[in-house]
Amino acid sequence: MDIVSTPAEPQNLQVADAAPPPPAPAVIKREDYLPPAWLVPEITLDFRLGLEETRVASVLQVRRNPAGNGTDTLRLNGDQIAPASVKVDGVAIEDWRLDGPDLLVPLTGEAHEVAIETIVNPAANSQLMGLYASNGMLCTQCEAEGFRRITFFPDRPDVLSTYTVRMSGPKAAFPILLANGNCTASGEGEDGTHWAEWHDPWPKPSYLFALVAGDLVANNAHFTTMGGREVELNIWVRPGDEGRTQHAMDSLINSMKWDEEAFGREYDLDLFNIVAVSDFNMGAMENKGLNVFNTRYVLADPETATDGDYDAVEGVIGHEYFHNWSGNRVTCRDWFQLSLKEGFTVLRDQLFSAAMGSEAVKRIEDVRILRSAQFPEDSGPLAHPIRPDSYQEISNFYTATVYNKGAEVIRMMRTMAGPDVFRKGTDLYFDRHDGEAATCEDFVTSIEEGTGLDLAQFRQWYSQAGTPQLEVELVHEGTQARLTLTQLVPPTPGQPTKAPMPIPLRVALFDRASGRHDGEQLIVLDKVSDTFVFDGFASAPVISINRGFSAPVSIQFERDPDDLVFLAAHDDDPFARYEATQSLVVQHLVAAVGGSLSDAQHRAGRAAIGEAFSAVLTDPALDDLMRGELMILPAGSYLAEQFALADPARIQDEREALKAWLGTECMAALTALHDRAVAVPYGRDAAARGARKIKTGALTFIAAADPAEGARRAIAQYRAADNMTDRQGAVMVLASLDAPEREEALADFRQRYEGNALVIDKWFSLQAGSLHPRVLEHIRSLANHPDFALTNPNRARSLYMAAAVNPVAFHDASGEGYRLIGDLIRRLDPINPQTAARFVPALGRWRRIEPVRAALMRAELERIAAEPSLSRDVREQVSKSLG
Ligand code: B3K
Ligand code: ZN
Repeated sequence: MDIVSTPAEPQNLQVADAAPPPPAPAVIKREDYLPPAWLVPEITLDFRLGLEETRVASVLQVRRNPAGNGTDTLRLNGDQIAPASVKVDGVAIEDWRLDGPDLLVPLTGEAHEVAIETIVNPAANSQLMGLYASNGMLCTQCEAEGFRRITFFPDRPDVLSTYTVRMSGPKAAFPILLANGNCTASGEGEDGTHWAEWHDPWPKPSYLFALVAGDLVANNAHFTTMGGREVELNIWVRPGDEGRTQHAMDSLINSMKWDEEAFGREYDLDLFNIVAVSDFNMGAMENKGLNVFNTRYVLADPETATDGDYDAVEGVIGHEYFHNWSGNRVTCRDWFQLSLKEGFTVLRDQLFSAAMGSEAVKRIEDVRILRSAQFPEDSGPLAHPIRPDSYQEISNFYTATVYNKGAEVIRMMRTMAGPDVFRKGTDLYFDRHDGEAATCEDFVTSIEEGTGLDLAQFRQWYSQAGTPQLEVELVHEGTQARLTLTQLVPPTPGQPTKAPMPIPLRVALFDRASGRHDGEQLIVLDKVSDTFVFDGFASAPVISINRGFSAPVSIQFERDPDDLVFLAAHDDDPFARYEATQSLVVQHLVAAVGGSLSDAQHRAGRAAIGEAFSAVLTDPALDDLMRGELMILPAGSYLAEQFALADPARIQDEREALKAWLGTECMAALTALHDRAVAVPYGRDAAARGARKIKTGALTFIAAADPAEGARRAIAQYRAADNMTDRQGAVMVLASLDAPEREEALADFRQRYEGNALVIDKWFSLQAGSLHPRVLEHIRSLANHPDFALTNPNRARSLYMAAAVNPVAFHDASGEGYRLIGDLIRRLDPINPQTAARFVPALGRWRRIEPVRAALMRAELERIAAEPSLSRDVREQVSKSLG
């Protein structure tokens, strides 16, 4: 989609229509990094704003980089823009030329002023990269390579500039004018226009540039930093939404305080603005002093946001705020270093959320995401190290691997150093690299020097993809327990063989009789195989291993169910307790799906699970948040990971059958739990939130065992609900049932929240995610619903991402689920390639699925690949998935 209109096109501009077919996308390699030839210490930008035409005049102060290659050509990146004029040192020049999308300007001296004008059409920018229109407002998204869609610039993160921005436009349409830094001047213009000037004193790369213009209102507050700086805080939303911003503001203030205490990081401007927009490709963006957020991570009140939504707002507000240091003050040298800022910032937001709520529950949630999203990525065709070696389209590398595994890798260093010593490492990193564009290597070196750890071998975690498989064997002889660990890092695309990696494991050995252990130890497996000997055990101990999930590995340990039941009851590490319960279920379901269980074994397996589950339901020592967590069965995607070739239907059937069996077995405890939770009034405290969690948790088991009773309780929960958590939970349960209550709840929900985009997104997701036998039919009809729009990423994802992760819909034996997602990718790609590409990995799993479905999935990928003009985003994902 062309976002450019140029009144007079220069002669040497290649017009899109006349251009030859694009060459195969170039592969960008990490090893090819070269420092920039020219630096841009300062830039001024002048925007004359209009929804359909915005004129951008930029003035770049450029100077040769002594570390560059000495070329006389200044390469300025562009993307679907054309220069309306180019001047060097105030004089219009004609000898510029275009090299593909880039503008090349010949320069002979040491330093010059380069002025360029471009014209863009924000309303036609459906990619939502660069400057675009959303509901009548203008906003920007520049990471990773969106700035080049606004103006020509060396659009790479190692070119840091001081930005001065002027913008002007009609005051009625754009009463609020915002950019990075501080507002230095503003005034009225002619014909109802006004203008503002902003200056950001902190040099930054172009991906952190931001501008917003629109009709917005602010929730305003203040924060005094530890150094005494008074910071004005604003959360800008559309008029009418301001009543739903207080949780975001509280989260921001808590983040600012926490970063001072936990990492010694203080905010560095007098103003911090957050703007919520409803058309946004991802969660949020950490632009310096002007974070732009997807509305779903800002707006929250009890009536429209679930407890999960509240947690997500807190986590994302924290994440973007923490980027001010891990990302903005210290940025990335190149995009291969993305995990430098993302992995570290995810770890920081995880620690923050843990500190704000339950550390144990947060850890379990983080591991659940890792296992259900990152492990499959690491074992599929798109596997890459947390620091990739090559890419075609960097937008495809904002992955669970770079983010979540990246966080786990840094967490391991923290575990090995201990939190206090680790802090010395991060202090050194921030001190040493403040104001720089750094690398992952710089980070590891700082941690190494700050903590005294030897991380030579640990660096393998940055370069090798694949989830290490860890085989565990425990032998008891005399008074000794001998633990033999063997690691295998599986081959991944481009990496057939792997070196062993250091795997830090927190372990404890329990005495079976007393139910206690003599202290936890940290052992590090740094060879392919090693044996660790523990003395002083008259009888065989029960081992608790990888406590707290100290290493992101997959443990292969065929365990006696009695040991797992023991740990589920006795382990004093809450994560390990959760893990024992999960392992019990995973072990049983894998064997059941694989068909290797006799009837007696099947019964015994279920009985062990039933015993542990029943203890979870009734144990008075558990808080309800933790109880609710322990009640969640392992995800289908994680179960599928346990098979070389998974049969998603069998996995789903066994999982559902177990759910129904547990519901029947524990019906009395479940209904008692539901009744108890129903009686707890709404509150934001942990006890009330825990009650809501077990309320819907219990309901899912009750409904699986007795659909009529489930429907009766669910509709009662729905009707009585005074908050979205209960309401959504009830609709979620009803959506999977073939009961009259289903229609009542869905119709009421839609009508009640008409016009509230975020809640209507839920209405789409709840139906597309249901286990209803006619779910595909429902999805097809929802795609034609008047409220559905492919152009809004939240809405597109609400229907189709829910479908893609729903095994019943996606893996329907007919292949219609695959066709649905394949068709979506082909239709969405010309509109929004970044969002379209996000759906490819679901189909890309075909090699790990049973052959009949695998053929259907592959056929869909081939249909996409046959499209003549795919975006670079989708092309890369599809070609890698076909392999
Ligand atoms: N840094 C941004 C992500 C930008 C994604 C661009 N495709 C949000 C974040 O991780 O905080
Ligand atoms: Zn981030």
